[in-house]
Amino acid sequence: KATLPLVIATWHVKNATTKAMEILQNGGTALDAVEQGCMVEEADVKNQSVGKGGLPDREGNVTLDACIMNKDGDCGSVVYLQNITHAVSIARKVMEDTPHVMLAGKGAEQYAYDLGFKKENLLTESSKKAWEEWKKESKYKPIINIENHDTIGMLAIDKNGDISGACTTSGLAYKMAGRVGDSPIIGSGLFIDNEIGGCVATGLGEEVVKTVGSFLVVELMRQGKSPQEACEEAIKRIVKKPNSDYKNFQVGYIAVNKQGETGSYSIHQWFSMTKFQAGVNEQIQSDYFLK
Ligand code: SD4
Repeated sequence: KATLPLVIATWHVKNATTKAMEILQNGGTALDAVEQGCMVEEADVKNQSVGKGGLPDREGNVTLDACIMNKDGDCGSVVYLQNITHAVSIARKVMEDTPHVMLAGKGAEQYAYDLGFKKENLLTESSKKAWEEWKKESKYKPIINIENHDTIGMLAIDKNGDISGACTTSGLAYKMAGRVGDSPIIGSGLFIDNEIGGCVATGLGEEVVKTVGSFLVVELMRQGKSPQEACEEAIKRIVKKPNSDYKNFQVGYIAVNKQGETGSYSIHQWFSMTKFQAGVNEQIQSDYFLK
């Protein structure tokens, strides 16, 4: 039997898993843990793919996507949210306090102000400089592992064995204005089924959406695959597609099942998962397809 509680997250985010574990150890729910864990990265201006300090779209606007899902199968998400650091918290409010699942753009932003969140400039000097550099050539090409230290996706199991997950990102750097990725799309960027397990994705969101990746991983676990096998099968679905350009983009999945087993797999090398369980907070290099 696995030692609970446990938390896993995409990439190298030990501060985020530390925060989540602190909440779980104090008897908090998996839902509180994933929200507050993700908030650590959202507030970190050094992380250029999440929240404040995120790299902007090609017009220079930082736009955020986030979602959250709980043990009861409820979920909430925000897409194309601007000027608010803690997108994951707005997603949670959408889930808990509105009759809806998704809020977009201006509506989501106004909802955040109504809740008392304050308007913030998310474009830091260093992200602005990076964008100005990029504009000189304006060549759009997804960069493999640009996230190395994260768009954050997090999954937690609390001491009662209940599972929740969350995901938050500024999306692909220099994306087209208006672009929305997989991260706020339930079933693509994130899926939780408290009877089976959970999965969260990172990388080129378009490819995750096309294969409904996180839902696929959870359904594969339902059919008896381990989290590791399920992540591998979902990556193979992307790679196997006719005309798949997988050599030029990255996708990674992490998953956990109800028994507390975990797995992670990606297309390219250097994807990793941070796992905090039984007092050990460690970064685990993920196995990968392209060897
Ligand atoms: C997206 N999947 O917007 C996100 C980006 C990401 O690590 O995961 N970066 O497509």
